[in-house]
Amino acid sequence: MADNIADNKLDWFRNAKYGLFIHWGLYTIPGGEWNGQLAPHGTEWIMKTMRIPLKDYRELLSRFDPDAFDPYYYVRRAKEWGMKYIVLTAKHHDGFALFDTKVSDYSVMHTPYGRDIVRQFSDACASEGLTFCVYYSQMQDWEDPDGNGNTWDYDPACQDFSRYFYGKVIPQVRELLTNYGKLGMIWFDTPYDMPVALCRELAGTVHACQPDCLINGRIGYGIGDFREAADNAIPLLSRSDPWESPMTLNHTWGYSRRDNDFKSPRQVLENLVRVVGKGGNLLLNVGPDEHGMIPAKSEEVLCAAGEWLRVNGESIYGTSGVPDFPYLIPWGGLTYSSCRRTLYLHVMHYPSYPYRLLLTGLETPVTGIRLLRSGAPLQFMQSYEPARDEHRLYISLPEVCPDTDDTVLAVSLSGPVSVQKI
Ligand code: FHN
Repeated sequence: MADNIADNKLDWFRNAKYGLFIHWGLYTIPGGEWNGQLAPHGTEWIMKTMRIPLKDYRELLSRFDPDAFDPYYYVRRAKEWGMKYIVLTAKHHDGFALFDTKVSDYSVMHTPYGRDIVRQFSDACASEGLTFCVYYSQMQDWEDPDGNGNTWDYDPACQDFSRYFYGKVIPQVRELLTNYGKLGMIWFDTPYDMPVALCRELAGTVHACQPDCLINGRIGYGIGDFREAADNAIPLLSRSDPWESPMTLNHTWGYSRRDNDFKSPRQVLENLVRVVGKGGNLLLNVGPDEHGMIPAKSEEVLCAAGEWLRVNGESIYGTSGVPDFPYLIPWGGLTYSSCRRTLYLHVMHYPSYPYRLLLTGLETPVTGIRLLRSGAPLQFMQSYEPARDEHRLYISLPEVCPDTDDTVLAVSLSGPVSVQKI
């Protein structure tokens, strides 16, 4: 696997490693509760799972007024947290647009707030140097009579998907790609059984407007520029093609009044290391509240993970996937930089006495090992036992754990990493 330094339009994506997903829409206002009832899952799905009539759901338009929203706050925070791109839900499945669209009145412009949120993010990203991307639900639209998904207000037998596709999807995607400067990516979702010809036409529209704009895998049929993993899922094996894992911080994408079960900073780092070590990007979500604020708990976790990245970023950025090792690694995970010829050992479960760590299967001779945080050299012993056909690397660690979330050891190699196949 080569390091992520190639000269094509995927460069920025391969190098980014970590991005911020923002799920924000009308569903933010109920926050998972409707008339005293809790949404069964996914607060952003509340309209569908609770079969809320469109005429009632539409009333949320009059309550959409995020009085504390500051796009620069998000963008600066994302940078502090070590994220390199932002993906904002320009239109989610409920059909509500966070941008000024001429093809529908179901948008932020028809709320008391009345300002284009996509524009504010794109401006803030451009001035702060962060890559801006938009999410667009191309198949599901529960407001449009011809969009997919709303079977309680509309009779599916009378729906004409191509009317929705040509009347709303294509024009809105053109608006997004022509009115908001350069987009890093358009993030499609839930293609379901959308005809492949339409998916191709959609990709063609994107590329006609912005040839360098990436399209994620959920446009369907492998047409996208990279593979999108399932939600909250990390592949078992390393992949050399570009891919991304979208992940929640709690158990829902949209804001929830109830769900306070957030991942810890350590869990975030564990996922980041696993994803990056397998060659992917982690796209981690926040769901702003009705005031346009990032929930305090999300901030707390992301700040702590960001602090770790400020010290240990070398082990994440500029790395590529690690070839698969023969055994599960009980103490943590690995990342690898081929241009630095360095393997990074992420020790998340620190060994007790005698404070010794074992990595099995590394064939490349090691020239030195240091603690990434301090640069302090560590003692090690590398051996090969022919009778057992086993490569072992033992490393002696300090008695006091330097970082309880993730202590990184930088292992310098004499050549490209080579791993034993068993
Ligand atoms: O249905 C959506 C869901 O609400 C959310 O947007 C996620 C993010 O990956 N995508 C869909 C489910 O896979």
